[in-house]
Amino acid sequence: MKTFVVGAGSDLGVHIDGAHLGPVQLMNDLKGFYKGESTSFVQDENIIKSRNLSDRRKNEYEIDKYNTKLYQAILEKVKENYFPITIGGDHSIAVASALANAKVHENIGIIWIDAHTDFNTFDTTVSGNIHGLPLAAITGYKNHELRYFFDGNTIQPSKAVVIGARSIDDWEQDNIRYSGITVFTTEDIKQKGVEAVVEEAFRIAGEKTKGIHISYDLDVIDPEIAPGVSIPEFDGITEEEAMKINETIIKHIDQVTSYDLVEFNPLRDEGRKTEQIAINLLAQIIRAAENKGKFTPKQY
Ligand SMILES: [Mn+2]
Repeated sequence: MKTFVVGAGSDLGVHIDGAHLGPVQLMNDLKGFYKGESTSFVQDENIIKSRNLSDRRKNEYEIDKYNTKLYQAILEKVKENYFPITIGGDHSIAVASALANAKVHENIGIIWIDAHTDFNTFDTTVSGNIHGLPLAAITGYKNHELRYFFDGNTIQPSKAVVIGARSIDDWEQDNIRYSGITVFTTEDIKQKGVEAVVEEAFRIAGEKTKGIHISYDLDVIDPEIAPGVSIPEFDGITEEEAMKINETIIKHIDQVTSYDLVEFNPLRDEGRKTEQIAINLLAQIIRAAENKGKFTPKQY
């Protein structure tokens, strides 16, 4: 399939700086490897970013403006039958990438790989960081302010699955119960094994849907292994498990319509550890997306 790499360099969704630099660095690393089409959206440097912890709607207007542009760009490419790979940026950019795919493919599922469930609303958020709200916005649970640009059907909560969560706020937990999305915690991964959990996620997100959007947040990995993220959480998954998730996704690539890799923060990385993992994940997924739908001749 034709692939389209989109750099979504925004960190307006989090009070910590640096995630806006992630895509530039990763796309530069991929230069020798990736020969397909790409584009980049850098956040307006004239924005005076709100980092005020008491601000409950930090950079809401600016994020909406940024995501409107990102949404339009991805939408055009999906209509032209491209497989978009969106590199964040903080996780708020996924409202644009997930909904662009939902608009064109209609009735898709979503698998959200993340230490957090990103299921807050403006009423329940403790930090006021909008990167903690996107999955609720994408699945139509309140947060309509974050999808003014979208006129399609949001993704059904029954087709939304989170993998690797271990940091869920109390009020956010109530949102999750009301919505009916499925959450597999890090503990579930330990008990059932990572492959079984991802297979189960594909079963849920793929049931009677026309495709699945993948949104992979690097903070799902343990910060000892991948420290280059804005909001690290202890007791994360191993590098082997992180790669196994990707390999299981690739096994199901025929169902996958689109992929995000988000939250790489080069300012927080140590010895380029996180960067290397991000590159490995991207290289695998790009190769798989390029080969998607290709006829494999039988061996005689
Ligand atoms: Mn996230």
